[in-house]
Amino acid sequence: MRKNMRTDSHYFKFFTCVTCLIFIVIFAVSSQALGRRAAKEGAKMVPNAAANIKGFDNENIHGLIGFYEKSHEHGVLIMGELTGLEPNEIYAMHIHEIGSCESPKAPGEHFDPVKDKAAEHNHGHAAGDLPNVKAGDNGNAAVNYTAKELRTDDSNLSVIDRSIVIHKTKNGKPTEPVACGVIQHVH
Ligand SMILES: [Cu+2]
Repeated sequence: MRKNMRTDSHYFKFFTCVTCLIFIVIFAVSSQALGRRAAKEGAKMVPNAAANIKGFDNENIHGLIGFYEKSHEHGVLIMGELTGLEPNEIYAMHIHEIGSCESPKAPGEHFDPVKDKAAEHNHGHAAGDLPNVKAGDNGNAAVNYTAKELRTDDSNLSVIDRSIVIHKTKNGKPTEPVACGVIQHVH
């Protein structure tokens, strides 16, 4: 009896170890894939800035979004993943002016550093208006967009110390904000 128990515990340790290894391999492969994707997009592998996304009320919503400055001509690649969303729902995403996610109103207005230019060239869209994303069956959504008019430098186009806000949508238009992350410089 005692001998069996010991054997069981050895098996348990063995399986825990194997599970650990599998997770380590998956993590290594997926972070490499992210890096390769960033490299393919012409960006550095380490983001210039990042936002840790959390739901305002819904704690299931999480995400990590990286901001990779490509060059002054090409803007910022915004890339990452959101999880815990409602399956197959469409979400809107914007950069908001204020770097605070204390409450749904804390981030303030949409970041709009080039108002006149935006009205002229971009049909009135603010530079901080990002394309909608759609959650898959598993509630995950990939973010991968290059914002030509944004930067991660110290200019007035910079997204540093601003916030990225995820909204629910109705007929493609943004409604209530559900999640938010402050965009911070990666040192
Ligand atoms: Cu918004």
